[in-house]
Amino acid sequence: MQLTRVDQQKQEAETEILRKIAYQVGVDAETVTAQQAYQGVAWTVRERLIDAFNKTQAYWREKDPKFIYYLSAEFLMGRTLTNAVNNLGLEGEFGEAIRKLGYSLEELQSQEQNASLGNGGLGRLAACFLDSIATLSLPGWGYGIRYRYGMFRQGLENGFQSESPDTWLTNGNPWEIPRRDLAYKIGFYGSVQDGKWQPAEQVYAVAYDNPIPGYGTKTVGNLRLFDCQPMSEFKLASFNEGKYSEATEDKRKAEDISAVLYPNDATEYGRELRLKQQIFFVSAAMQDTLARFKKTHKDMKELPSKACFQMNDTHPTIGVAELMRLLIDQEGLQWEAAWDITTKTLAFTNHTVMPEALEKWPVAVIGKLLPRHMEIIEKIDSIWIESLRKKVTAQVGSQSPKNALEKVAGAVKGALEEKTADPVEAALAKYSIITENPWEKGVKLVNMAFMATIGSKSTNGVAAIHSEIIKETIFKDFYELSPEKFQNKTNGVTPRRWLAYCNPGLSKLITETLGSNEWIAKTDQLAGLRKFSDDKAFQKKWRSIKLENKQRLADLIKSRVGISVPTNALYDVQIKRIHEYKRQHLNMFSVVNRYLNIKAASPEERKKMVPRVVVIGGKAASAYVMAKKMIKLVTAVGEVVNKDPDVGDLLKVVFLPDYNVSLAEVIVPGAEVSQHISTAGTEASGTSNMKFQMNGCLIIGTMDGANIEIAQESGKENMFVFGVDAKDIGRLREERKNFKVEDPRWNKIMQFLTSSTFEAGLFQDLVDNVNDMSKANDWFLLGNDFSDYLRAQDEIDALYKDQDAWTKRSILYTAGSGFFSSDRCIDQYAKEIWDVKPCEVPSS
Ligand code: 475
Repeated sequence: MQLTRVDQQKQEAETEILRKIAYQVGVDAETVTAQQAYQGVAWTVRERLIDAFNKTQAYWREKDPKFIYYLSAEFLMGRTLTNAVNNLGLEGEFGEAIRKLGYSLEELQSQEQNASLGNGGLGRLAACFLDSIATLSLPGWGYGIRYRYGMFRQGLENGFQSESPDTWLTNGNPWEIPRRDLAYKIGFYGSVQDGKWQPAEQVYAVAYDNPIPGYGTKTVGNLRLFDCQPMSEFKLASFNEGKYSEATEDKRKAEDISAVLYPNDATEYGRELRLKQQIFFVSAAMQDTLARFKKTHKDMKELPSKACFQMNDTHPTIGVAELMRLLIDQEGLQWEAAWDITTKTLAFTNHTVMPEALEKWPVAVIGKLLPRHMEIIEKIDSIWIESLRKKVTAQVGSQSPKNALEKVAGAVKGALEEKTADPVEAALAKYSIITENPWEKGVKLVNMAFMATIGSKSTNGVAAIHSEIIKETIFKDFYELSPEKFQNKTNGVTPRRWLAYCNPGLSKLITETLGSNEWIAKTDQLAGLRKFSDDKAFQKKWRSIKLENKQRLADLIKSRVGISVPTNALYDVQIKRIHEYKRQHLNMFSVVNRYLNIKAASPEERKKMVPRVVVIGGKAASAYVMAKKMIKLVTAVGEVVNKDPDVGDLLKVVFLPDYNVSLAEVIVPGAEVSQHISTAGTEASGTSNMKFQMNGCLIIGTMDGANIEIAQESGKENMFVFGVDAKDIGRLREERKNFKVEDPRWNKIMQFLTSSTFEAGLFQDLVDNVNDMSKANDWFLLGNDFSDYLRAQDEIDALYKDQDAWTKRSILYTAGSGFFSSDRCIDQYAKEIWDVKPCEVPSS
C-alpha cells in the first residue's frame, strides 16, 4: 500500500525522534521519561529549525538587504518547543509521534526550562519583537547576553520572597547553536596614548545563535547571544606551582560577566560589572555586524543603508561611543564622517520615566573601565554644546539676546525666567551629556539617555501617552530643538504565543467563526468577531472555553500553592513586577475591604455576593524593601482570608510564586478581569494588558500607558476605568500635605492592617507610606484614587451577575485587540524608523 505524503512525513518524524532518543539522549524508547522524550523531540525540531535558518541566512547573504539589529540586555523568551513546532507548521507530523511515546506536546513542553533572560515588560517585548520580525520576513537579528543564570527563582519563606539562582541550562539547551569559532575581543581598563587605547584586560565574547522561526513563512531569524570567556582558560604554570585558584582566576572573572541578569526592573544599578556587561554585548554585536558588512562593502559610508541598530532602553547606549570608536580607531575614519554614520545608524527607545531608571554613569567609572569611550563621550558633548552655542551667538549679533536664545529652545526660556546670571551657559548646561550629580557635589555623571538621543536618528516612546510625556519631561529641551526626531511606537505582543498557542480552545472557536486562521497573522480580522458579540449561542461557546481555561488555572493554583479555588468565582488577576507605582497594595486594600464587607454581612446578604478569586503574581527587585513588603501583604492577607470559615468560597487570595512566561500562558487565558492600576503617567505602556485583552479578559485600569489605546479600540464603556488624570498628577503631588482621604473605608483598612490580626508593626511602614500625610507621603496617590477604585470594583461585581452582558464585553475585547499585535508595531518600526524591507526566501 502506498503511503500518502502526510503519512510519510509522520513516519519520518517518528524515525528521526526515535534516533535522537537512542543516540543523542542515549536511552531506550520503551522506558523513556518525559524529560528524555522532550530532549528527543526538541533535538529533532532543532534540525528542522536549522535547515530553515541556514536557508534564510544564505538567502540574506546573497540579497544583501538592509538589516535591523535589535540590541537588548534582556530577552524574556520563555519556552521554545510549542512555539517552534507551531510556527514551523509541524504539529501534524510530530503530534502523532509524540503520542506514540506516551505523551502530549503539552506534557513535553512542561519539561522545558524557561529562558528567563529578562526582568519584565522590556525583556518580553524584545522577545515578541523577534517573533514579529521573523514573521514579517524582515532581515533582522537580536543581540544580547547569554546569561548563565537568568532571572532569579522566587520562593516564599514565611510569606516573604526568597531568591535562588535560575539554573536554566542544567539539562542543556537544544535551541542554541554554539559558535565557538566566532569570538570577539572585548577590552577593559588600561590607558589611551595618542588616541589609541591599550586595554589592560581582555575577554572573548563567544556567539550562540538561537534561531527564531517566523509564523506562516520560511523565514527563520536569529537571536545571537554572547557568552564571556577568558583569553586563556588555564594557567598551567601557576597550577604547577601549586597556585590552584590563580590558575583558573581569569576564567572565573571572565565568566562573571555573563553570569547573571541583574534583577532590577526600572531601577538603575550602578555596578561596574553591569557596565562591563553593557559594553561586552554591544561591542561584540557591533564588531560582528561590521565584520559581515565589510565582507561585501568597502565604504563605511554605506553602513546606514545596510544596518540599523535599535537600542532597547539605555542599557545598550554605550553603543554610541563604541560605534564611534570602531569607525575611528579601527576603520580609520575622520570624526565627522564617523559621527554622520553613527547618527544615521542608531535609534533609541525609551521605556520608562521613572527617574531612578534613567541610567547615569559616573564619569570616573566609565573613565576607568573604558578610558577611550570616555574621551569620545567628552568630545561628543563638547562639539554638541559648541554647536548650540554657535547657533545662539550667531543670532545674538543682530537681535536682542532674549529672542535669539528663545529660538534655540525652551531651556533658554527657563534660564531667562530663572534670572540666571549667564542664561546662555545655564541653558546650554541643560543639554549637556555630562552633568554634575545633584546629590554629590563634584561628582560628574554621564546621562546615557541624553547621549542616546543625541547619537540617534530617532527616539521613541512605547504608547501614545508615554511618547507625549517624554517630550514634555525628560526630553523636553531636546524635543523643542529637534521635534522631528521624536516618535511613538505603541507596543504590541505576538498573537501566536499570546492567543493562538496559549489558548487553543478560543483560537479554534475564532478560526471556526471567522472561517479561516488568517487572523493569526492578520489580527485586524479579529474585528470580525464584533458582529457575534450579541449572539447567544456564540456567547455560550465563548463562556464554556473560559470555564475550561479557569479549570486549568485552578489546577495550577492547587498544584503550586495547595489552595482550592472554585470555578464559579470571578477570576481577578494582577500579574506584573511588584512595584509601588503598579500599586498591588491598592488591589490589596480593595481585597481587605471585600473581606470586611463579607464579615459584616448577614447570611442572606452573603448569598448575593459574587465570589472572587484574586490572583497576584510577580517578582520584587531583590533590594526593593517596600516591594517585598507588598508581597508579604498579599500572603498575610491571604492567610487570614483563606482560612476564615465565615468567608468560605466567597473570597480566595492567592499569591502565585515564581511568576514567569509559562505561568502567564496559563493565567492569561483563565482570567476574567485583570488589573492595570498604575498611577496615571507612570506605566509607560504595559503589555500584559494587551495579552488579557486578546484573550477576552476585561480590564480594570487607570487612564495610563496603553490602557488608553485599548479603551479606544475595545470601547471605554467596556472597561472599568477609574482614577485621576495624568495631567493632574503633578498638582496632586504638590498638594499631598493638605490631602486627606474622606472615605471611612480607607481608615478601616488602615486600622485592620495595623491591628493584632497581624504581627505587631508588620505593615506599619507600608501604611505610613500611603497614609502619613504629615510627611507628604503617598507619592503614587493611592489615597486619591481609592474611592473611585472601589466604585469600579463594585461595577465589576454588578456586571458579572449578568453573564450575557459580561460575555458580550469579553468578545468585544478580543475583537478590538487587533491593533496590539507586535506585527503592527514592528511594521511601523520597519517603515518609520529602520527603513528595512521584507526579504523572504522564495518557495522552491
Ligand atoms: C515599562 N526596565 C512597561 C515595557 O515597553 C512597558 C529599566 C531600567 C533598568 C532595568 N529595567 C528596566 C524597564 O524600564 C521596563 O521594563 N519598562 C517597561 O517596558 C515595554 O510596557 O510599561 O514599565
